[in-house]
This record gives sequence, structure tokens and C-alpha cells, in this order.
Amino acid sequence: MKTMKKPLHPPAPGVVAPARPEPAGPSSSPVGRAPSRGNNSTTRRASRPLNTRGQRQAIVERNTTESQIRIALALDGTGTRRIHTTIPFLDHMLDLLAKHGFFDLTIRAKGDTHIDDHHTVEDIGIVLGEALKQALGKKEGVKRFGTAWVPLDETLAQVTVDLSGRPYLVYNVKLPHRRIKGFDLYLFEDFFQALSTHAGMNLHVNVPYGRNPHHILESIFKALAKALDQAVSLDPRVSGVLSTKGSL
Ligand SMILES: [Mn+2]
Repeated sequence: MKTMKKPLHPPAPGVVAPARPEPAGPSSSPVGRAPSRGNNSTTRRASRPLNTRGQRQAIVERNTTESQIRIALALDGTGTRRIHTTIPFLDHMLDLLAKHGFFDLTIRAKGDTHIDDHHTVEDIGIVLGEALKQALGKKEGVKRFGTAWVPLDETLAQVTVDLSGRPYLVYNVKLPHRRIKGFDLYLFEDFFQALSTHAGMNLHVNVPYGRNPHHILESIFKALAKALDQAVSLDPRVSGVLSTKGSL
């Protein structure tokens, strides 16, 4: 495993991160996937703080026989991104997520796409979810909820999130056709399921109307970006975590 020498992303000016403990070192519990898939792979995760000043950032690496993925995420970013997944349409969507959510996001991923894109798409969802969870830490001071409506021409998408620690996906999306340049757009449901599960996030994706599948997915990712930007942002009125239970 490589050692990080310096922060990947500089802290955003004017952003005060909440104090939280250092993220744990390499964990003994692997970042898993839903049990519906075989578990004959070796999984390794590396996570470490990018610096020692408590910025809300995380690096998560996950390597199996099916995919090799490394994601660096900074919540208090500017939308700086370097995204290479070998799947151009997915790159386009993750690019939108970073840009419109003001996240600094680096993704390097490859997988057994000669078999199917499924492993790679789902595993990127797993690692991104894990990175989001780690970057949030104890979620002290965050707004927790976020919602956004985003149009793109004839399409309207609505995404609502709750960083509750309770994974749940609601996905009301009908696509008039299933593929763009051979890429199976139905895989996005698996992506969002993995993201929700591993971030510990309630995620509702609704598209009341839309004609063009490119527009539909693009407006979903922009709405997710805006909803997440809102949910992870800090509210000075929140002391501790925004929960009567006392933890999220
Ligand atoms: Mn586009």
C-alpha cells in the first residue's frame, strides 16, 4: 500500500471543518457488496486521512478479482475532478456529480468490463458510498437532509437524501430505452443501491417525466449533486448531530 505524503486536495478557503477523530486505519472488515453476488474475491481497503487537520476527506481503495477502484473525495471542495472509469457515460455522470456538488473527486477504476459493466459500476457505487461515509465522520454539524429538483429540457428529476445511517433506495425511473452506446443504463439502479448502502444514506430518486435517457440520467446526477451538497453542508446551529437520538 502506498503512503499518502500530502493532501490530495487543498482545503477550501473559509471552510471550517468540524472536529472529529482521525479516521481509522486499514480496517479488518472488508468493504463488501450485497450478498447476492459471489464472494470469492479478496478485498482490500486502504483508508487514511489526507492530512491531520480534520478536513472532511477520504480515500478508499478496493481491489477484487472483479474490479480495482480508488476514490479520493473531499466534501468541502470546488468541483475539481479527475475521473477515469473506462466507461465514458459513467465518467460523464460522475463528472456532473463532482462539478454540481462542489466535491473534489478523483476516481480511478477498472474492472472486468469484457464480461459485463455490472461489477465495475456497482463497485464504484460501493467505494463512493464508503468514501462519503468516511469523509462525513460522525456527521457533526451537517444539515443531514437535502433535496433538489433539476430539469434538463423536457426532463425533470427529483432527488432527496437523508444521511441517516439507514440505507434505503427508492428508485422511480422509467427509461424509454435501455442502452447508450452499448452501456446498460439499468445498471444505475445498482449503482445507487450500492451508494445508498455503503454511505448509510436514504436515497430517493424520482423522475416524474422525461423523454431522452441521456437527459434523464444527467438530471438525476445533477439533482443528486445538489441534494448531497445541501445535506453535507454545515449548519452552525447544529450542535453535535442533527438527531434527537444523538447519533447518525
Ligand atoms: Mn450530457
